[in-house]
Order: sequence, then structure tokens, then C-alpha cells
Amino acid sequence: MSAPLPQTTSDTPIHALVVGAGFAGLYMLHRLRQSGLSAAVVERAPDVGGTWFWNRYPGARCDVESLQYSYSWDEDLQQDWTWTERFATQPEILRYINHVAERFDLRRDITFDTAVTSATYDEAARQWCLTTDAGPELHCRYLITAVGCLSSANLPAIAGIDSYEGTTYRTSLWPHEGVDLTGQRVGLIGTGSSSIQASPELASQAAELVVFQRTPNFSVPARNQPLTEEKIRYWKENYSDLRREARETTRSGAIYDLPVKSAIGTDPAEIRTELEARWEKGGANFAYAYNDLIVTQEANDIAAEFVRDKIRETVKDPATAEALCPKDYPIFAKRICVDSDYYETFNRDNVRLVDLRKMPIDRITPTGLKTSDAAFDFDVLIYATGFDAITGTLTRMNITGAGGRKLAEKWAEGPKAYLGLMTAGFPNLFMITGPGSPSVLSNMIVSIEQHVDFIHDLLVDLREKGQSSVDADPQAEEDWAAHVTEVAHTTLYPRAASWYMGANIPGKPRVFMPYIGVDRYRAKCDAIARAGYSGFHTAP
Ligand code: NA7
Repeated sequence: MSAPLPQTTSDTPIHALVVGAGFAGLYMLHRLRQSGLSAAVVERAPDVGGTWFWNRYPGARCDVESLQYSYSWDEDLQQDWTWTERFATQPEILRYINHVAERFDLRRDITFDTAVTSATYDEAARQWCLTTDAGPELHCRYLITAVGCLSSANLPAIAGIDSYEGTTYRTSLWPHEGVDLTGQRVGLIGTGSSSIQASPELASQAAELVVFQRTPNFSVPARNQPLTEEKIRYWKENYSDLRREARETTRSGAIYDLPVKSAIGTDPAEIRTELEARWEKGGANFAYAYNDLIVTQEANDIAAEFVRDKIRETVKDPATAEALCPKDYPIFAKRICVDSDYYETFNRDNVRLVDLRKMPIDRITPTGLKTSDAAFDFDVLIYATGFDAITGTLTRMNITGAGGRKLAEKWAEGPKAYLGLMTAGFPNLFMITGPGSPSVLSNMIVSIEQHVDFIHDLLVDLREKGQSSVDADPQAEEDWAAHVTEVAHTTLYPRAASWYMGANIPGKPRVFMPYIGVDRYRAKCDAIARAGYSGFHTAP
């Protein structure tokens, strides 16, 4: 069920318009309703779910454990819902999101199949005017983007891409009815997390799978398994403490076995035992073995070499194993992938890895793909080529702030946003998990809840004080951007050409976009709120 677009005029704007009906948009709507602020959501998809609506490729799973990747804001919800696996599949997460939408009657304020085509700030009226592809203009006092960080897919400009006559799929736009690849010759471009999750599943169906790799990724085994009743009971009984621990005391917004010491100075045999134990346990816990792994190159090298050894042990063909070993960036400086039998997949007779570093793609052909020294024919070509991350959807939305300034122009040299929440010169525009906030370096749901609560509390504060506009102070924004960069450069993150840095999109400025540290970030936001929202300007 889709709600009709809200009836608004410049004289009767809706209080808040939320763009996006994923985890962020749904909670924002619920929170605004709770305080009696009029709100509506527009969503370009035909239903709720955001990233979990679109990314339906075989093997799609969350890499944060399901007991932690769920809302914490309703005690009955978290007691009633029971996850079945350690790492939830995309269908299970989507069922959860649908359950939440039903349970809190959210769809009655969500208009689906409606994309925002522009948003322009009206300085005199202190409100936003939006156009959509569905017809009438929308007027709102506050515009809140809940558009996700990985929601604008990147389709690379490979020569001949339109000439292909077989079937093309993208992992980020997978057909909802599913795809039967039985007996098909499949080419897969990209070796990021999506490809690493999909490859084993694709290989088990297809007659032949050829994986085209430009840059290898580090991946650790998920060791996914059904959740035991005991574990579920423990989490349900202790949710309030565990959620608080994740929010307030962790860098990532998720609970892992946190390190107690540095790798440097620790006996190599002890390190090996510790890394082995974490490898066996599975999941991103591996990244938290020592507290200097993402800080000191020498420590990082130890963990990186451990994983390379695992790849070499697992993959039987030495040349393939060597090609799968990342060697030119620190482990963990790109998001660590969490897989189920990825490396083992390359031992199958029907799977082949093509190292594009050795033979780059020349062009896509009508029947497949040509590299510098070979031609391949496929029935199906799959692009798992990533996203214009964090800023892509925002800069494409054609947002114009005060003085006619375009957001895309303001961010041409890199995004700046105070706390990742507001960008100066764009009053009354809030971004949930925007650039400069922990977002993709965190358990997204923890970060989403914190941003939604902050925005909600600020809007209530404005209402109480009779203020109708709010903007970020330009100097506060500059200082925050400098702080984000400074923190990043105390780590090894900037040493990888990652999508955190915008490095996967040709021409995108290389700026480290997320803020490192959920715990530190929350403490700063709380202090700013307590100080009467310092760094934000308000006006009646
Ligand atoms: P990623 O991690 O950005 O991976 C995209 C992959 O596509 C990566 O291996 C790229 O290689 C590859 N790519 C991109 N363009 C090309 C061209 N032109 N030729 C060959 N290969 C190309 O996206 P995912 O969807 O896998 O994962 C994103 C996040 O989603 C993930 O971290 C989870 O949080 C969920 P490159 O590395 O650029 O050489």
C-alpha cells in the first residue's frame, strides 16, 4: 500500500519530509510522529527496505551479526522478533523491515515509486520545495534525507558496454523474481563484498563462472550458523546493557571481543594463536585482535600476511591464490569482507579468476568481454562494481540551498558537513548518516538511531523555542571537517584507494568521508546538544 503524496502548498508545508524508507527513514517517521510533528516519506522503490530492498543477489547477507543489526528503540519489538542465523540473509532482514512497517503502521505516510528530482530552499519562506517524478510539488519546513550510503550504483564506463547482447544483471538491482543460472556461462565483474558473497552461490548454479578481478579484497570466514536458543535468550535478557555497550563504548557500534594489547611487542607465536582463534570463530571479530592493527603498518602487516597465508593454503592453484592475495594496501583499510567459502570457490572446476591487473578489460563485446589477451563468451554478465558511496545519492538529488548554491558544487572539492548532519548554507536540511559521521564505519543501525534521535530532539527544541530555521555554522563545519581528517590520519585508512576515500569513482575528490569512532562521535553530539546545539544557528 502506498500513501498518496501529502497535500502541501507553500502556505501549508508539511513539517518534515523524509526521503527514503529504509532503516533510517522508517525510524525517522516513527520518531517524528511520536512528538506530533507532521511528517511523510517519499521512496523511489515500490516498498520499504532501502538497501535491503534492492540488493537481492544470491548470498546477500549482513556482515554485522543479526542480534546486533536490528532496532533497539522498542523493547517489545526486540523481544518479539527472533533472528534465525548468526548473519541474517537479505530476505530475513527485509522480512524484519516489513514487520516493523506493519507493526508501527508506517506505510500510511509513505509514498512509494516516487523519486525526488530536485529540492530547492526558499529563503523567504524558510522551507524546501521539492519536485518528484510523480507530479505535484512538495513543500516542507524540514527536509531529512534518509537515502543510505550505498544507494547510487556505479556502472563503470567500459568501452562497448551497451553492445552486449546477452543478459546483464547488477548485484545492486537484482531481479525480485530471482534468476536461474543453471547451465549458463556467467561473467562477474568486481570482487568487492557483493561479489565475494555472491560468487559461491553463482558458482553452484552456473555451468561456468569467470570472475574478473581488478583489486583483490581481504575476506574472513563468516562461520555462519543457526542461532542457538541459548544465545538468543542471552541477548534478549541483556539487550538494554548490550545495546548501551555497543552505542557508548565501541568504535564500531557493534560488540566484538575487544583487544587488550598491541600486536607490536607481543610474541609472534601468541599472535598466531590469537589470529587463528578469531579466524575459526569467524566474522569481523578478526579485525579486533590487537589495538594497533589499523594504526601501525608493522602490526597490520602481521594480520595481512596471516590472511594471505590462509588464501594460499585454501586455493589449490598457486597462481590463482597469489592473484587473490591483496598486497598493496593495509588490511582493514577497506571494509573487511565476510564470506562463506569464497576462496574455496576457486577450487571448483567451473570457476576461473581473471586478474585484470595482468590483462585489463579491453571492451565489452556483443557476446561477452575482451581483455588485452583473451576473449570470453557469456550468456550472462553480472556487474558487482560498487557504489558512488556516501555522497552519490545526495549530489544527484539536485539540491539547491540558500543563495542558489548547488550541493554538488559546494562539495566539488569534497563533502563538508557539520557532524555529518547539516551542511552550511542549506538550512533545514538534515542528512541521516551523512559524510563526516560514522555511517559506513559503524553498525549502520546504531548510527541511524543516534542521528534520528539527534535530529528529532533538535526539531523539538526548535518548536519549543519558536524557531523555524536552523543551519550549520560555517566555521563549526570547517573545524569538524578538519577533525574528521585528523582522526582518519591517525590510522591506516587513508592508505587504501577505497570508496571511503571516493577513490572508486573517476574524478571524485579523494577525501576520507566517514568519521572514525561511534563512541567518541556520540559523546561529542551529546555534548553539543547539552550546550544548546552549539555550532548550529537558528532563526525564528
Ligand atoms: P565494492 O566493494 O566497491 O566493490 C566493487 C568492485 O568492482 C571492486 O572489486 C572494484 O574494483 C570493481 N570494479 C569497479 N569498476 C570496475 C571496472 N571498471 N573494471 C573492473 N572492476 C571494477 O562494492 P560492493 O558492492 O562489492 O560492496 C560495497 C559494500 O556493500 C560493502 O563494503 C558492504 O558494506 C556492502 P577496484 O577495487 O575498484 O579495483
